[in-house]
Amino acid sequence: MTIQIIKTTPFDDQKPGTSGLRKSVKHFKKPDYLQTFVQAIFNTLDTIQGSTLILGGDGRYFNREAIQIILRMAAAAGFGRVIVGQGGILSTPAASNLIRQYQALGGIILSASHNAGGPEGDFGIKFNGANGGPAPESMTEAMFAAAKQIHEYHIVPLNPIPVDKLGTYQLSGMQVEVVDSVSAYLALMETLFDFDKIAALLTSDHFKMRFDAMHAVTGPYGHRILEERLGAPVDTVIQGEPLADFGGGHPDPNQTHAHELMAMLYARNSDIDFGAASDGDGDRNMILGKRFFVTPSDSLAILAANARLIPGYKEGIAGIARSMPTSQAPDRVAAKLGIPCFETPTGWKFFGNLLDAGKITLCGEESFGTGSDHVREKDGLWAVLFWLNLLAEKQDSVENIVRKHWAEYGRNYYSRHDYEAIDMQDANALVDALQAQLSGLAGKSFGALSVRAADNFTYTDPVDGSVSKNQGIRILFTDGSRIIFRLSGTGTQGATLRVYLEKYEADVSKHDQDVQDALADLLAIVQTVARIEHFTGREAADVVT
Ligand code: G16
Repeated sequence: MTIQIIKTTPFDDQKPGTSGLRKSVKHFKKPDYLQTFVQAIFNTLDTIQGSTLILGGDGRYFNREAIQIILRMAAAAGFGRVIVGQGGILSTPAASNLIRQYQALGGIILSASHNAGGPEGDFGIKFNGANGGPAPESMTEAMFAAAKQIHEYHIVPLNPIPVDKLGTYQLSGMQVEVVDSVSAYLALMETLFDFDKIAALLTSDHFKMRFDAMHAVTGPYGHRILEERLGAPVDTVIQGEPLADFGGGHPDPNQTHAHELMAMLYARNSDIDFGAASDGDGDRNMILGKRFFVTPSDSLAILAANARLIPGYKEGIAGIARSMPTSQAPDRVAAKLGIPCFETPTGWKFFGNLLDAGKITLCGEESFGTGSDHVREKDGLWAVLFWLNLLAEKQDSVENIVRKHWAEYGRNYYSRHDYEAIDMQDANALVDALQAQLSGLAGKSFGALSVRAADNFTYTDPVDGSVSKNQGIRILFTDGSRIIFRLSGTGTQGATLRVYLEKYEADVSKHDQDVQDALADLLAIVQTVARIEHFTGREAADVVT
């Protein structure tokens, strides 16, 4: 086998963020940029020789070129076999499943998730380990350190693999298997959910749904699973063709970016009962009823409360975990079920140890991510199928299910305000100023609200004892309300400030308020404490979810 050794200069900006390395496509196309990061991944792995690697991406611009480069580098590194999704396509949860199924050393997933795509958009690459989950911080730190030392990378000569055609190919002694992107994932879903009951619901005259694939990776999954396998009408999946630039859209399943779906569900005469959307790489989900939005935090709480109705979870769940900024609605369910609820930093990687140790079965994040121990990533279509199974069991509307949940547990009013692409220095100055106030905030009152504690969240992993500091500034009030400030770890332009607001309301007669009205006093405190306009010049958030 000929291995070409290409001399290169190290990069010092290849620090993975919340979920892998994300940069603009232009940045990734710099000579040797992608190659250096791939070499950095390989240099941090010990047991490559003869092992299996899973490879796929969300189909965004540059996916195809990157797949061929990584295949050539995997052959040079000594992998015995690479399993590639057909056309280079694998949703993130499907890739996680294949890693586990093939007992692979890990997988490389090419995606910038919900970030826009196309030549002017973003690209990303992340490594998932043998458990199918995102590489832990210790490993991403090692990759970052390795990238700063790389002066050469190893690659075999160009020999394009026809990734559109299923089959097994040879690349300089390494086997490349091109597999159907959907089949194994569909088989896994069939083990968890009652497909007969869901099919009966989807084919009944009384129920209509729309699934918005946002021209991203879940198009083929939605068509195959919802329409072909479960028999939903052919117009169920909208924007189902994956496009390299997501049709110019922003593949982020929220009320702002999934506007086609929102318009369908919120039309005055809408006849659609259930709406759902997923993101670029298929791990996020948004759940809608008719003119009704389910917050991701409530969704996790409701799935947990009803898990025993679902075949895959009928024995009950061991525990729940939520990211710190996610609302405390799941905590109330865990308390009632008598199971633990863990609070982790933002980032799916923090759930991995808890899932592997069997401490939790369900987990989720406010950022439209929900999942379980069936894989080690959040899973958009899994959440949609879970909701469909629940609707089929309960024979009730989304809105009624949520309202009954609130009546039983109380309602956690919740909203996130994002200030995007602000100047990095301004953002840091704002955070520093907040940090400086923290010690003096406890005991202070703002109108009717009194601060119980204020800190910067530190997480100690209960499984391996690792400590993650500075995971978000929290202002905690005596009535359970919270304000949280974080800088996003997934943006590619400047900084994105996220402000999370939460207020608990037990009284069912007060469950009909407008969310922003219910949170208005907290937002006023945000302006006093964080002085966002002063630091950033921004009067209002860019995206409110
Ligand atoms: C990633 C992570 C999630 C995280 C989200 C937002 O999601 O996997 O765990 O909640 O980013 O992170 P941030 O607030 O730092 O932007 P995805 O869907 O982008 O991979």
